[in-house]
Amino acid sequence: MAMLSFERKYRVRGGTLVGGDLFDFWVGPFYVGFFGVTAIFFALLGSLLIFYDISQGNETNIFAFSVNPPSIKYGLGLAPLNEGGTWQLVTMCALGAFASWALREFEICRKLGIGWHVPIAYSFAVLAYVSLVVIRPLLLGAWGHGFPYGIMSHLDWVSNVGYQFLHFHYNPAHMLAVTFFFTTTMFLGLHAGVILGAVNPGEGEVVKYGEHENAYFRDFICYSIGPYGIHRLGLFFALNAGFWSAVCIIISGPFWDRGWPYFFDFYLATPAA
Ligand code: BCL
Ligand code: BCL
Ligand code: BPH
Repeated sequence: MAMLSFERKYRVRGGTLVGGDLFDFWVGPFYVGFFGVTAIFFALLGSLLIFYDISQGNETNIFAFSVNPPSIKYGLGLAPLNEGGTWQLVTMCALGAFASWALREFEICRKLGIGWHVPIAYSFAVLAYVSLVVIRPLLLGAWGHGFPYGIMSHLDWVSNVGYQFLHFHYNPAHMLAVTFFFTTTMFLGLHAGVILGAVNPGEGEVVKYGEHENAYFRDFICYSIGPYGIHRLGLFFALNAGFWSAVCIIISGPFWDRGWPYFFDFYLATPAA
């Protein structure tokens, strides 16, 4: 509760992107705003559509349940509700909810006068989703290329699409994305570890800060990137993980329709040593 009185001076009017004072208030700790209202609207409507779809079939196992995209034959048109139309509506709601969520993050940044790093980072996750259900289906000419909304069925989709390209690991953008994911996790392991080690050193020890953190990495690997550097590097790698994921799936089909191992034919064509 002490936080509430501290927060009060940051709870100022303005900074909204649309609507002026409309919805410019808090409910408990949550900032509402125009995009809070639209986020709730799309999230509720999308979830209700999923439950509507569940109610239409006999599948009751939550793992096996799936809202499936339309058949390829509907191309880029709208499909009947029970033949993929619900998936199309859920996708529109999801896009509305994710966009609202990002815009609400922007408004909060503007209110606080802080940088837009979080919403920009989230935009990369949204980009990855958009690449899967909008950009790639558009380029391939059918909404049926989107992924199904089910806990197991979406894994089947990943595996199927992967094997359509014989060996998805040979996709160079997938290699970059995987590398960025692994490296981001390594950075968080090192960074979170050294911070906890310094500020939570155990009973009887004095709490230590930046100097010790930097000294640790200089002793250990000759170099400390420093307190700003580690966050810049971490954000850069996380954004790249999302970005190259989007690239790796957009190029699979629209720009490369053979197995990914064939991409490395140029390697076989180089003169032998
Ligand atoms: Mg997936 C796994 C959600 C896109 C490949 N995926 C998961 C599960 C969870 C999920 C069910 C754990 C994810 C996690 O912890 O992430 N995937 C999910 C969502 C999307 C999505 C919501 C989306 O784009 C909207 N997945 C994709 C695309 C593939 C993909 C198509 C490339 C990214 N996904 C895989 C693979 C695996 C998963 C491979 C797994 O092995 C794993 C699994 O166990 O599947 C069974 C990190 C995020 C957090 C920790 C934040 C919390 C997120 C929570 C857990 C999400 C819950 C979603 C809920 C069940 C559905 C919401 C709908 C409601 C009506 C609101
Ligand atoms: Mg692969 C994709 C790693 C093996 C086929 N693969 C990916 C990438 C990632 C990866 C680089 C998925 C991350 C991503 O896009 O996140 N793959 C990976 C690894 C291996 C691997 C590490 C491994 O072997 C060690 N892949 C294989 C094998 C193939 C294969 C060889 C299968 C046989 N891989 C594919 C295919 C795809 C990937 C096909 C992809 O399509 C996917 C990719 O790049 O997709 C872009 C991005 C994150 C998202 C999409 C989530 C977006 C979340 C949204 C914005 C918010 C959701 C909110 C939620 C609904 C809210 C819930 C409610 C709240 C909790 C209250
Ligand atoms: O609020 C947040 O975090 C607390 C934002 C968020 C973020 C952020 C946020 O600021 C950032 C910086 C990232 N994610 C970053 C990233 C990485 C890329 C840079 C990337 C690896 C990633 N996020 C991935 C993922 C994944 C994966 C890998 O699958 C998931 C599941 C998430 N991120 C999830 C989330 C949420 C916890 C949160 C967030 N990342 C965004 C919350 C949000 O948008 O809320 C509004 C929407 C709803 C409450 C529900 C909408 C319901 C829909 C209308 C219906 C459901 C449709 C859906 C398509 C069904 C899918 C079914 C699945 C079984 C397949």
